Amino acid sequence: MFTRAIVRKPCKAMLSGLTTANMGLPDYELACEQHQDYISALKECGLQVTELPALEAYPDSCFVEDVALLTPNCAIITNPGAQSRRGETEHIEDAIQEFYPQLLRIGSKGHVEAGDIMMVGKHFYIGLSERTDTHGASQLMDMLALHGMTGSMVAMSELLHLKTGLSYLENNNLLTYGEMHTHPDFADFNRIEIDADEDYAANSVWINGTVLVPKGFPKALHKIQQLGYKTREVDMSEFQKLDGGLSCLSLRF
Ligand code: CIR
Repeated sequence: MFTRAIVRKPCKAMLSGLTTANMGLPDYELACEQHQDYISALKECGLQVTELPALEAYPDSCFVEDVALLTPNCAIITNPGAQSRRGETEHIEDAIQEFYPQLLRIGSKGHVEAGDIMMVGKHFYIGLSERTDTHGASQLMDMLALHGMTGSMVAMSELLHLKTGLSYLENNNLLTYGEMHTHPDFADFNRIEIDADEDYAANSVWINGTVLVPKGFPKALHKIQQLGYKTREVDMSEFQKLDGGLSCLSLRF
């Protein structure tokens, strides 16, 4: 169960955020409306939400998931692989320290973005991407081990972040996209394949029994509902233009 979430309001500079989507520029006002609805969805799932102010110096700063890993036993501040995002970490620390008195930090020799990390109980899958490297992943695994948890590195080649193509919905159910349909590391899960024309919906989020699903992906929505989950759609069109998915917009703990 999760009880809290931390989010950060999008900034106007989001128009110059990192992207490979080729879907045009986001509309800032619409992004703010969608962000408000996202917060409502978190609250509907029973979470208390800490809302941080916009950070104009960092165009991608609304994607707070990448800058920290919050586990039941410890909090780890990451070191993003994207140069333009590195400074975001110091701005999240105070908000996290309110709930975790001791913060651990990935050192400068390695890089990790927590969009590459998927929690399954006490185990953490760490995708090796253009943003997360082996030096960062091994530091992270050492920290997890010190706190009674485990980690493993996942080779991947196509996705921005691990959770771009994978979402764990608890009860052994795993949404997969692309290379993750057949990835050997996930052979023991009940894999639910998301079709290529709905790839964006592979980033859906389980929160306390409800699954948040991006709006506009009917086949994915139906598959998730057939598993017995309650669902809540959230329109994410403006964040999709920046390669950002549902999980990226919050830290849940
Ligand atoms: C970036 O490229 O860093 C942002 N435009 C999107 C980050 C998405 N975060 C995530 O998948 N966890």
